[in-house]
Formats: sequence, C-alpha cells, structure tokens
Amino acid sequence: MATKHDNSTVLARQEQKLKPPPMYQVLLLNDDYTPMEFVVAIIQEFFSKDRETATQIMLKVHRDGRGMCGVYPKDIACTKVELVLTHARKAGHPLQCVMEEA
Ligand code: NFA
Repeated sequence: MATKHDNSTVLARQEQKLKPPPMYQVLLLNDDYTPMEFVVAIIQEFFSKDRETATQIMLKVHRDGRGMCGVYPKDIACTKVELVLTHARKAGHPLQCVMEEA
C-alpha cells in the first residue's frame, strides 16, 4: 500500500533531488598556424554562429589565447570537441578545442 505524503513534502523532496545537469563551456585555443578564416568557418558551422559573431569569437581567441564558443550538457560538449578536432586534423591544422565545467 502506498505511503501518504503531504503534497508540499513531496515537492520539497523533488526540488532537493532534481538538480540541473552540469554544463560545459567549449573553448577554442589560439595557435600560430591555423588560418583565421578556417576558425571563423568552424565557429559558424559547429556552433551555429553568424559570420559577425564567429569573427568576434575568433579575434578574441587570437588576442587572448582562448575563447568560448558555447555552453552545453556534457555529452553534447564532448561531441562538439570531437567534431572540431576531427575537422581541423583532416584539414591539416593544429587548432585545439577543449571543454571545461561552466
Ligand atoms: N592565430 C592564428 C593566426 O594568426 C589564428 C587563430 C585564431 C588560430 C583563433 C586559432 C584560433 N593565423
């Protein structure tokens, strides 16, 4: 037989248990060899940014050494990193892409 609980007690217990999933930033790192235009195209294609936004992110990476392309749940962030690295290596560029808990 089901145990009776006050509705507010059940809700309070659910709110304690149901934490949002941890989110991960996906970052690009600067290097001296990958062409700027290739980085812009990567950001547009894999992170769904328009050309202007992608150019701003690329220039931030170029200037500061790293820059954020998006924030995603762990499995999606991991897939983005893999896709970017595969695409860059196929094109012969050393571009690095990493993820960090947000
Ligand atoms: N620093 C690279 C260059 O001058 C461009 C670049 C930007 C590379 C962002 C990697 C990431 N060609």
